[in-house]
Amino acid sequence: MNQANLDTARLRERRRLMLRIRAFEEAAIRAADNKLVLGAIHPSVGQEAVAAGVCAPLRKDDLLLSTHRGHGHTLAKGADARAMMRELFGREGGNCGGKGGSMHIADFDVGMLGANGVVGANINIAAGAAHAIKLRGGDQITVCIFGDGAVNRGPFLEGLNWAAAFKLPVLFVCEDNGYASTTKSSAVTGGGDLCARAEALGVPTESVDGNDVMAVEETALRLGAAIRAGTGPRFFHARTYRLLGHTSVDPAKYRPDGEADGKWADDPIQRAADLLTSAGVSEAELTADANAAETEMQAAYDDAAGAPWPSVRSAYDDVQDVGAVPAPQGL
Ligand SMILES: Cc1ncc(C[n+]2csc(CCOP(=O)(O)OP(=O)(O)O)c2C)c(N)n1
Ligand SMILES: [Mg+2]
Repeated sequence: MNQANLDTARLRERRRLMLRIRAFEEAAIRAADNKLVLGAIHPSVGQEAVAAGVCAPLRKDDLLLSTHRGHGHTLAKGADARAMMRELFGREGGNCGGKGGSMHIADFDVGMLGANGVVGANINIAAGAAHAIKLRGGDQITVCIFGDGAVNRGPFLEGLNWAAAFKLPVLFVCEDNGYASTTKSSAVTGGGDLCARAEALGVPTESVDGNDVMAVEETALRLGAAIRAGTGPRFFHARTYRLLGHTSVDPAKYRPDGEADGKWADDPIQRAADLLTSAGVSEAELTADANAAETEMQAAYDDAAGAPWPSVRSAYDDVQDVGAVPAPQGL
């Protein structure tokens, strides 16, 4: 990062967003420990710069597809933290009425078409959404974020091929955190070069330090502008690291000793703080931003813990065809 060109106000804003993502997930982990969350939580601690740099600059009507590790992307696209926490808790007022949970949050009001528990499945949905934009003559873009594990699944080939063949407005972002569950993904990735795979399908690529939030944002904006101008899809390889386990209960003992400790030194939030300090932002201001994020997310936790459960009858809402299902009695 060139100090002379540092946009301090924007970096501080992005750090605030990264702090909100981290505080949301720390609160979610506490909630899971307290048995308030049903199902698994996949924290993105250490990866917040990808969410903040890619999603925050998007237009509200741009579309986003995310993964099982999608809290950060969803928050950065503008979803309400309280509604998200209620969704994790399965409560009324959750983004999906409490039926989706952590891995299936969607919020169409902010263009968030859905997280997805099926690795790679969002890639073809993104190609379809981008095709719909093109057919309607819209100027939105679709952003599809997936992990380094997803590039080894069939939808990667299918979705990138379709998007390239039809010059669709979609930004494919591989959030490469080095691991697919308990496996170092480099050990199971033929050829090793993810960009080469995308280029073989006719999709231009860029690989960027995914812990440098301003570099991520600059790249996402530039690629997004080219896509919006009608030049077809791009593949953005954002290199980052999963600082915690695969889920909140995974101690990640399979990692080499010391590997994660070394990576904490590259924490994207600390990197942003160091830059802001060198640009003259005071310690008190940095601490105030961190405290505000924690206060907001603790309030979201408390709100969700006190929220009512959905009515049993609501299980039948938003279901496309319940013709074969007997009508519930006495609800
Ligand atoms: C089709 C499919 N296969 C396997 C799984 C089990 N699974 C859940 S997450 C995951 C690892 C995904 O790794 P990556 O794409 O790198 O995403 P990350 O978890 O690192 O964010 C696997 C194998 C799944 N959910 N879907
Ligand atoms: Mg991964």
